[in-house]
Amino acid sequence: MRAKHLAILEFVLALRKFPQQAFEQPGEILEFLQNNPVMPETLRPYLSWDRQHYTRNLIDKTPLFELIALCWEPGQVSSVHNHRDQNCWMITPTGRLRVENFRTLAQDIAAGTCELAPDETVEMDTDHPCAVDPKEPVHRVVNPKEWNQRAVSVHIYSRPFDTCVVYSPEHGSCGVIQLHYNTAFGRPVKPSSTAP
Ligand code: CSS
Ligand code: FE2
Repeated sequence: MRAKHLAILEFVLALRKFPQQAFEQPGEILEFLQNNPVMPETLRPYLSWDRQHYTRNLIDKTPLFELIALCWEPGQVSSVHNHRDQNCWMITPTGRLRVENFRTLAQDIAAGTCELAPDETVEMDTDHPCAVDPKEPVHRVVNPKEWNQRAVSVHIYSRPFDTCVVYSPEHGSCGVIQLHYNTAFGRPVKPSSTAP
């Protein structure tokens, strides 16, 4: 099927039309994403860049989902983290990104301990959206320095969450952190972000 490119506001309107059940498993939204790439130039009002860390820029939020544009300079990576048992879909309108998945062999969040094993790695680009596997939701996103290009990804989280668990696979430790936006609806948010 020929993909129909949507301006981000058309994309938002289309997402808002999905019923609650569509957000409860990966398949239906993933098919929508495969058939409806976002025109990257329409994201410009939402983008911000930080040389220290990738940025999180809120585009839309409802009780059911939040839509966030993430801006990745070459070499920027997220921590290893989860999504608080919420579903997640990601598209990459600009550049490409590597998703490194981990298997959770053990975790005790209250005790701050975990045991993770590296699992499969997936690449995302304009033609390859991705849904996080709800059964193995621990991952890290990487924009490898050697690819030498910026990337912009757009994430759908259902439902919205504002904390997540970050893991150190090397030390077998984990802990809950707060998530922040760098911008919301195109305007700066202070204080500046600490993202995973
Ligand atoms: N979950 C991370 C991005 S990597 S999938 C975040 O929301 O900041
Ligand atoms: Fe994530």
